[in-house]
Amino acid sequence: MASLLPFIPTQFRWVPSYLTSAVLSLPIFGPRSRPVVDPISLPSLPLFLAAKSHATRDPSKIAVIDRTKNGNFTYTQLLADVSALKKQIVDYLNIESDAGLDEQRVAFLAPAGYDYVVIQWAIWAAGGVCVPLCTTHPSKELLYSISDSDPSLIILHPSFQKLQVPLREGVTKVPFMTVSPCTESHITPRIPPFSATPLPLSKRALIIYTSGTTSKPKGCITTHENITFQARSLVDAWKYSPSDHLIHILPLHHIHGIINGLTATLLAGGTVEMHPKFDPKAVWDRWSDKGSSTLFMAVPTVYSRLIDYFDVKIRSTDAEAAARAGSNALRLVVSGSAALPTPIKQKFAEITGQTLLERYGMTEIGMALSCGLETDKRIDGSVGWPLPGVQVRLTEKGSGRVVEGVDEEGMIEVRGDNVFKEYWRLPEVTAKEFTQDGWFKTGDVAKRDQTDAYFIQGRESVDLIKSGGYKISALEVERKMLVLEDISEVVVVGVVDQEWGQRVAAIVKQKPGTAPLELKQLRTQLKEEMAPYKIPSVLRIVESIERNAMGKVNKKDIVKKYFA
Ligand code: MLC
Ligand code: AMP
Repeated sequence: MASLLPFIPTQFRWVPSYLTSAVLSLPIFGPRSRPVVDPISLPSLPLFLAAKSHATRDPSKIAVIDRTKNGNFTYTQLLADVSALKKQIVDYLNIESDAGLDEQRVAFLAPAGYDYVVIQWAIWAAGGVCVPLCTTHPSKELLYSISDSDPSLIILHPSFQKLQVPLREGVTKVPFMTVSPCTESHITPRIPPFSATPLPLSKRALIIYTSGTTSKPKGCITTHENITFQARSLVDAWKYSPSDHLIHILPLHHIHGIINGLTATLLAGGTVEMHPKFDPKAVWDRWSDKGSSTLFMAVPTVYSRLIDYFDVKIRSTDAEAAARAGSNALRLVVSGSAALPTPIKQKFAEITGQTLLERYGMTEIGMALSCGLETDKRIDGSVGWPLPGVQVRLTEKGSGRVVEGVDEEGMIEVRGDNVFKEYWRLPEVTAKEFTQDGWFKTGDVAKRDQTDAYFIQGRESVDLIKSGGYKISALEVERKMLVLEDISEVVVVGVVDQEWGQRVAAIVKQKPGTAPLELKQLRTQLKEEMAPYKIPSVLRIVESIERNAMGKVNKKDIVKKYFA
């Protein structure tokens, strides 16, 4: 073992929590024997091989810039740090099998930054399935993802140490590991060895929790093959390259941030500059430094905020010319995850000269449709054409007939290696979402023009709300609101909103004799139950909620009645 130690950079120590924290009760393991699994070598995953080739070609090439740490991390250091943490994980869990974790789940909570990337890659290197947790979820929601994914290990970054106690109360049988933040290396570490035995790409790699028409989020599983395919397809279409520099501001528990942002850029050998969260000032500051970044990807709400910031703080000031010129020089600016309102697209173009590239995707399928790189071929209101290797069709609701006509609406169905493997431990739900001939039913409605460009028309289900790019299940919010004492009945709907796309609105009938609920008080009460972005920001208190003879509410009528 001693001869392997040089591969573990000295500035980088992942410390098991039993060495750092008194709050922890120790996980009980059997007697420690020397693991069979090679603890430091990396599996030949396409992403790791690509990183090795970037590191070999240019040992000083920066993979990640961490804005919180103010640190630059090379591909070489990334691979070395991943190898070091993989060793820690394997040792910690006393893994003896050749297959490493062999698809055991590892849930982790880390801020957006370099440590997140190291943890994610180390779990993959150890053969595990990553379950990235949402940094804004209250402990109740974290515990749902943790218990549902049934992990063998929970990795907590020190920034989330305060969650250790509440999480431990809910998860008694799973060991916790605390990691120490990485620091920038001032020596060039060595690239760790790669294992001769390949890790099959068919192995499960990632679980993303996604809201659906069931009231509880489902774990969407993608394999290494899916992830690699999704990222390669984008690299192909959008021509990511080593000269790309992405300003990354998106959350890292969803595919927009994980695949389109992080994975595709690193696969191509570019640099990902990771910001802890979206801050319009920070983005404008960086863009104003012309040529220092090339890529930006975000949801429409982010562009709306950037426009507002420009209008209030930059327009007609000395900073205006640099902001306009710097943003204009970006190679590619992409919008997705929700419909892009034309006024946002137009105002952004007026300021930056950039025509936002629109694309369409979903947690289960990665990206499926995209406009092209040539600006003049981007069609206003359209999300473009199928990405390389992705098959897309429209079908008639009910009959399943394939829709071919121009301007004819149909349900979007997708097939290809981009499509996820399954919903975690929900075989029946998974089967229901596929057609007999293997197409995934997205639940989105679209039509095509004469050039076969797709135009998204909305979702079939009124129970799915998109707010600021997050998908929210109205049923989940209703279920959680009913826990509150004052509420007798509640209906949750999405209401169109300029900034958020949709806002979550609740129509509430209170229990007799209770004091009228205020929105502020309701939001405070719900903060313990659900992520802040799911909490209603519109509240209507009503005497009664109309239901049909079956006791069902017609949500379209409710929206018309209260929000027309
Ligand atoms: C934050 N809030 C939201 C919200 N985000 N409310 C509704 N919808 C949202 N999306 C809440 C905050 O908790 C806060 O509540 C209040 O609104 C104002 O917060 P803020 O600080 O102004 O918001 P901010 O934290 O800046 O977040 C805005 C945002 C964020 C747009 C940056 O929502 C975001 O990162 N969205 C991206 C989501 C994403 O990546 N989706 C991709 C899914 S994958 P309070 O009570 O504290 O005032 C997918 C597939 C595909 O869709 O095609 O890509
Ligand atoms: P999620 O399930 O969180 O991955 O969100 C996926 C959903 O976001 C899709 O099913 C669409 O409803 C929506 N979506 C993604 N991209 C776009 C887009 N460009 N325009 C409209 N809706 C989109």
